[in-house]
Amino acid sequence: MKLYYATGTCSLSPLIVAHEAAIPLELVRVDIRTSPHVTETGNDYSEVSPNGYVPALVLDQGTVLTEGVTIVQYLADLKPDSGLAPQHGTLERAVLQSWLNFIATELHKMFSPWLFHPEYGTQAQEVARARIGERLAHVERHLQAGGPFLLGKTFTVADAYLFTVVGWSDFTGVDLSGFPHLRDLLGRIRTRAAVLAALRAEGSKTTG
Ligand SMILES: N[C@@H](CCC(=O)N[C@@H](CS)C(=O)NCC(=O)O)C(=O)O
Repeated sequence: MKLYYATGTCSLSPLIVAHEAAIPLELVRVDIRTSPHVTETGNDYSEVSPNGYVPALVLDQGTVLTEGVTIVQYLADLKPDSGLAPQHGTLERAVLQSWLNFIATELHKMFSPWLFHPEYGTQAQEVARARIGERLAHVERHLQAGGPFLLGKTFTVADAYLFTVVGWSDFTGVDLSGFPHLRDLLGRIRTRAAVLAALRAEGSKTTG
């Protein structure tokens, strides 16, 4: 399987999951700053994934899976014993999906595009930061009541996605100082061997 990724973006989440589950992936870097986006081999990325965003997972039989929340669940289900996602059809799986959707729609899509494009203006950015702060306060209360991970005692694909998205806080000016349980969770995740391996694989710094 091939994972199309860009360093420092949401494609880190499936990369972490692949490392956690010990699933080997061929990595193909995409330059998402160019128009059109191009792969490291010089191909127009829209020929792989028509919407042009990462991540995309191309299966060996040719299917192209897009949408991070789908890809992480697909990978986790290839290795059910990894514990990265509860079994399909259970309440726990629905809870996992609820968190994945929350992260995708309430966090990821508030950070991106609003805080990644200064040209959208300071008003849009202030609104986005305030909304993210409200949503992170919800995560903080949840972790305080039932952490340390989003689903309780074990690390799941939702934690990988949360780590990826909230990891953008520093350089987008989102203040995490009021969220000690969330910061504790991010710190725990950052030291996991699979997470460090995924960060190295995508070409990110693993310290500092
Ligand atoms: N709905 C997609 C959105 C993915 C997305 O926003 N990817 C960003 C990086 S985090 C990207 O590739 N942006 C470049 C672009 O949209 O052209 C998903 O959840 O997987």
